[in-house]
Amino acid sequence: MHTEATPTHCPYCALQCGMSLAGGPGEVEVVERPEFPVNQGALCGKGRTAPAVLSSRVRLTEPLVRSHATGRLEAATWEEAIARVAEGLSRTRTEHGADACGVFGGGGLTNEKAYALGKFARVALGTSQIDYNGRFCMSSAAAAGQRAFGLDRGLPFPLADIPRTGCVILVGSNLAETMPPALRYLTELKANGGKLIVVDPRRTRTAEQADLHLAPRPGTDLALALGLLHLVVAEGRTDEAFIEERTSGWEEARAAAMAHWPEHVERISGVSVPELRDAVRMFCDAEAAMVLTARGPEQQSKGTDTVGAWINLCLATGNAGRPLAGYGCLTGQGNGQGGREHGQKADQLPGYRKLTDPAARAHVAEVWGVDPDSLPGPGRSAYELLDALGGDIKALLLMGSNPVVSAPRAAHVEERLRSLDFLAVADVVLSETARLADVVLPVTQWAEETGTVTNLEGRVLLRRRAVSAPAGVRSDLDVLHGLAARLGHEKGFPTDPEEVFDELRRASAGGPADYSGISYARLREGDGEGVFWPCPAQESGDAGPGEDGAGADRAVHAGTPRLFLTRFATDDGRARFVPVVHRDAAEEPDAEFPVLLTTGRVLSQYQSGAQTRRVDELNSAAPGPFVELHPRLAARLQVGDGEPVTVVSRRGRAVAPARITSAIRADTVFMPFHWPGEGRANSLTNPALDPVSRMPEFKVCAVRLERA
Ligand SMILES: Nc1nc2c(c(=O)[nH]1)N[C@H]1C(S)=C(S)[C@@H](COP(=O)(O)OP(=O)(O)OC[C@H]3O[C@@H](n4cnc5c(=O)[nH]c(N)nc54)[C@H](O)[C@@H]3O)O[C@H]1N2
Ligand SMILES: Nc1nc2c(c(=O)[nH]1)N[C@H]1C(S)=C(S)[C@@H](COP(=O)(O)OP(=O)(O)OC[C@H]3O[C@@H](n4cnc5c(=O)[nH]c(N)nc54)[C@H](O)[C@@H]3O)O[C@H]1N2
Ligand code: SF4
Ligand SMILES: [Mo]
Repeated sequence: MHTEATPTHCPYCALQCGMSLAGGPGEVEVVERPEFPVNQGALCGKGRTAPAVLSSRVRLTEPLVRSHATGRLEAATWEEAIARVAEGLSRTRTEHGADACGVFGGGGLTNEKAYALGKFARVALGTSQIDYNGRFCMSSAAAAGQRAFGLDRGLPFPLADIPRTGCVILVGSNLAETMPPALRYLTELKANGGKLIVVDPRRTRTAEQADLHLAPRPGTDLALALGLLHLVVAEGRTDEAFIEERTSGWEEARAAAMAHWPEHVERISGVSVPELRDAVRMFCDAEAAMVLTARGPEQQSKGTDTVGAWINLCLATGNAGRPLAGYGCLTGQGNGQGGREHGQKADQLPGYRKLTDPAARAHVAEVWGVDPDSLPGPGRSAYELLDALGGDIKALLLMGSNPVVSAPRAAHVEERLRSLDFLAVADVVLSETARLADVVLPVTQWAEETGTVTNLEGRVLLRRRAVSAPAGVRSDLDVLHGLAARLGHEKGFPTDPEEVFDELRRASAGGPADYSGISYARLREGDGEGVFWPCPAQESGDAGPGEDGAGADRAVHAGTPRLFLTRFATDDGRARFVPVVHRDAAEEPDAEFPVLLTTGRVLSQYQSGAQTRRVDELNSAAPGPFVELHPRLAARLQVGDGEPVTVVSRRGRAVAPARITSAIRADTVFMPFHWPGEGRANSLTNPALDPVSRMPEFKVCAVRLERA
């Protein structure tokens, strides 16, 4: 029946569910794609309603330029808009130097866009000042993975392995709301007799599925993981053979863990010693086990050490580098994984190469046709970059993020954005951040353009163009091409995504995230199930990246669904234990701010809400912000369910209706961060950064509640 439906992928989260789209502009219809293995046809409400955001009723369809006369954003031609952005950037560069131009990207951008944006910053602008919102997302897990395994890929195994392991500890992930179709993997795990442990200060829909729910105080996962490791050692449940053969650094890590007595951990985290013992028993009784983390333990000013502690638990019990066992991070954004591999991160070059590595610089400079010495060094991390706006960064090009809603200490960030000499924003809608811009560039999105994305499993997918874009919009690649040309780079910024991808393959060749053996032709094959990186071009028969299709009958690299089975990606092939010890959150409650605030998501809104707040069905399901609090806390404040509460922190205040529930700890309140204005959760959050990953502490700060 739906013979004309085009197979593609959802615009939103890292699961990158497969779907097909049929019909034309204004009447795009979502058709199930049951043959795509990750979601097997299932979609959440956001994915199902995503076509609503393709409609030109909610879209930007013409460039906007701020009028010098009226101070308002007014419609302009593309030529005027591009000229104005190029002029804003080049004037800044002439007056203040290349590093006065900043670039801010997003983990929702395709690999091609992320790659082109990184190249644009380093080659066309010559600035070191580029970073992206992925820094707010899973950067702590990435840093910990690098440190322990020598490589960071969200999951080192396909989701399909989860139901076949014996026990999963899910730490700070509310999968049932943030990746609903993936809940199936946990349900199947339990049906197969496996155990599920969920660690979350709230009894979420996900925690309700658990055999054991541990509800620590926010910010104490590090102590909790160390307490579990202490018990593993005390109860003689370490895997000595694995530790001996496959790891290094155990003695120091062991000593650090032994300092965390279970009774002490109980006092810090609020998780009782019997619960700790139950968790250790479930985890160690299993033949194979996994630990999966998401933003709960990662978005902390000690997120890297926290993830490190969970990795240590896996290593000490032999649950890594073998089938059906290991540590994995559930990445977040549609291209959260690929977006961090190809160069929009402050310290990175394509292929997950390091900007400080001379060999990496030489390789990428050759692909780009520039002198390696011309490439700038590492720049600032996302929050530090935003904090420097109006200081040494005078102009900013922003693509694929809405920091006015999503950045920590958002009122300050908003004020920094307003203090810029020049701000350009490329977006599909007039986001809260775009409203502040001098120039707004209306761009195409997911189903209107082709590009690749890399899902949380490291699976590289082709997201195909399925519908035509409204008249008046251009792609991000077009924008970068036009700007580069005006900045003197006529060549090197193609607008055809496949051409960009072929260059990305060459730039990534030989790097940790090697895509050189992946081509559009290959991604179109079969059911479009994708290819897992690393996937080098086969060295034999020199089937180089330039020879698509030519080597069809030649051996091609199959891709790498499972990492580390024979060795880890460190120099000596061993996984590294890192000795970590617990420390407090950057801001602990005190007499003035006695309550802990944590933040996160709800099922029917996505991120800053720029897209999902424009969909009626989603707004009816999740109309606005709220403060989730325990009945005891509500009674003390004398607020009833639905009555407004003011939440005050050292950064600001927010007002939202109370949602009273015993599913949250009595010392903690929770706010979702999807809304701007008076109920903006990020008016309150603390931008304290993890020293390694530079991740802000979205998950813990101290607040005071008042009746509004
Ligand atoms: N519906 C929806 N789905 C999404 C998104 C969305 O915005 N909306 N965004 C996507 C993106 S980019 C991401 S990163 C993922 C995020 O996916 P998740 O990580 O699942 O989402 P969060 O709600 O941020 O946090 C998960 C849980 O962490 C808990 N938590 C809070 N503080 C702590 C703590 O100190 N320790 C522990 N262990 N847990 C804590 C919260 O109570 C929450 O239930 O979701 C993706 N999917
Ligand atoms: N308090 C609190 N704050 C948080 C978090 C939290 O848990 N708590 N989580 C953090 C996390 S994990 C994340 S990932 C961030 C996300 O926060 P943001 O970076 O603000 O994420 P989005 O709302 O997805 O913003 C993406 C923007 O890009 C636009 N867009 C979509 N597709 C395209 C495209 O193809 N091209 C261009 N140019 N634009 C496009 C969208 O319309 C939208 O305006 O928020 C962080 N902020
Ligand atoms: S789970 Fe994620 S990828 Fe799947 S439909 Fe929902 S938002 Fe889209
Ligand atoms: Mo994220």
